[in-house]
Amino acid sequence: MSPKLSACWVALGPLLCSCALALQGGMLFPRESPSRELKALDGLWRFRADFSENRRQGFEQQWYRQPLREVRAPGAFNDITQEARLRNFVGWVWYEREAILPQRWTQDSETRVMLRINSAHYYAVVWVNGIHVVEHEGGHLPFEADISKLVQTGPLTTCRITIAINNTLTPHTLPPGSIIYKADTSMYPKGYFVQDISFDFFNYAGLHRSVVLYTTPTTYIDDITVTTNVEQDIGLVNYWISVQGNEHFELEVRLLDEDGNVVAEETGHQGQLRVPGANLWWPYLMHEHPAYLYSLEVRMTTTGPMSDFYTLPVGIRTVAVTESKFLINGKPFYFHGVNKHEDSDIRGKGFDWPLLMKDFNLLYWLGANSFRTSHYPYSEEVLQLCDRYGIVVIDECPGVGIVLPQSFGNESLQHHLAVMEELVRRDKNHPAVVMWSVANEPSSALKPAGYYFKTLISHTRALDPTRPVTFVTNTRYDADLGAPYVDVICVNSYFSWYHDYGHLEVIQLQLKSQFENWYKTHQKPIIQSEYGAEAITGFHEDPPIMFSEEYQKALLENYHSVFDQKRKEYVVGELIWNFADFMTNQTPLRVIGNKKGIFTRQRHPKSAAFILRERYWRIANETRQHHHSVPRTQCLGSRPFTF
Ligand code: BDP
Repeated sequence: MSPKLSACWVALGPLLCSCALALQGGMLFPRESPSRELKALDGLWRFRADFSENRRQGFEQQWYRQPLREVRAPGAFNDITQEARLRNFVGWVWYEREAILPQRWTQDSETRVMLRINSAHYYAVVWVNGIHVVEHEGGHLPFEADISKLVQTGPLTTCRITIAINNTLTPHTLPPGSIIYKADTSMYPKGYFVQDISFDFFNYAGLHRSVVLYTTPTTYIDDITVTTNVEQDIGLVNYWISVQGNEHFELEVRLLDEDGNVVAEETGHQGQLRVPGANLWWPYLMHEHPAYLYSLEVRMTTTGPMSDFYTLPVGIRTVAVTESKFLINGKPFYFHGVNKHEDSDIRGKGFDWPLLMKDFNLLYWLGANSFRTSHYPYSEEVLQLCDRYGIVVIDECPGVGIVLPQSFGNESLQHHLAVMEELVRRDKNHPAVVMWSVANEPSSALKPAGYYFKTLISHTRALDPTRPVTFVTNTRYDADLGAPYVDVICVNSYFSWYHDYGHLEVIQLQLKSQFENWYKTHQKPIIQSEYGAEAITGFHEDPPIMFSEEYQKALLENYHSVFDQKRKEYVVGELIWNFADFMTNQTPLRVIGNKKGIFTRQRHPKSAAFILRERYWRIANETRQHHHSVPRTQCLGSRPFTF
């Protein structure tokens, strides 16, 4: 088949820019520079859950006016105490702490002081010294407030930050949920309610990621957008920079290689840097020097003494899709990777560096070249590591568990569009991100769903014409829901798990039919975006029985033999469900969480991990671009880095 380009995202230059977004301002990751200081507010916060009947006592008594009393670390609050009622709490929790500000921040009126919250799940209201500064909906994306005026009004050098967070989900939130009141007083106490959700992970809540204070000058680099392309051996870096605070400024832009040599420079807020003989950003295991990153140094000066500096890592690479291939730098790329969750013991979804490094070491060990951020945006630090280590990312928004008819109305759609804007604004410059996923397995039975997804996908494509867009479906769902609009078909299936229990012998036939049907209808490349089986580590059975390690292994092997046939044609990836066991709601279908991990929740390998490891390294050695085999001892330690 001739590789007809069904879409090409590489050549659009600086079209991808903040001007396409309805959002105010950029959301550059806070980095220190000669003009910017940063203070992370990690460590202990005061904490109080509002157990009052209407959950509004905190607002009625204005808890933001007085210091709170209890002390607790940030992160998800659910699993760090012995209180069942807190583990399952639904409503407002209150976090608070003081920050001591350097004198210069409070006295220099040319310093802008920003408060940034990297993730507060789900709805957050923020006060500084009792004054309301910002609110935000959505648990996985950052938001910020300019608090300069508040902290620069007097001799004050401390500020008290209060964050009230509500984890209630409604049919219009992402993910959706609903509160069910149980009115039968013979069975439930008065006012009893539970939160009902249709997604399969625990709704951890609280301050999941860092809160930081940082400064910029009052005229500052607000946003940078970079797209890249390659012509012959010339790397092209198109950039677009927005500056706020003053109309009179100059911009100098320099691109430095990994040795610190300037390879290209330009001036002005928009332009193109040309890099002859560019080192391209290649995925892990596809090239002997993967993940090459340049540094884009931006320097803004005004006619006065003010200047601002920001350095952005840049990987030069192209992404394109044909009828049957996913191309990175013009070469066929095969996703051999995993689906993850932000999830671990005690922390829940709380960010943790040692855990993150362990996960990246396991990905390298496994020979995985990619993952999907199932089912919500992960922390920015995760994406920075992916850029640095060449792990390719399908970046998914929190559109999971959309099954209620009310969740397909205009209110939900407008919110979903806004979330995609926030996601693209945050992650647009990561070379590792090669595709957006707008949703996972929404119900296909509902009429308005077709319009909903058509709008969502075309809006996302307009926000970022440089990357393909997908929508993850289940093979049992109606193919017409999203598939006609996406660039790549992502399909989940659980043959011999959620049906035909125990009948491993039907997998190959069913999987073959799946691929052939989807391809015949749509002629688009297909990724098996989920497949797997639960295994409780240490359970062994021969012949294999469900929940044993042998069953998980045998199920995988049956899938693999079909992948091996179809990857010669149009299947461009396989992502195991799941990288590690993870916590879910309590149901009779789950044994202390979902056990489909190939690693346990503590990151110990099950037998299936070794099967996948053999396979992924074998595929890597077949598809690498250079004719040397990649040593399996490769580990992260060989590439030290800093942010
Ligand atoms: C899939 C969902 C995923 C679940 C998985 C499972 O996309 O979120 O965890 O099923 O049931 O359909 O294990």
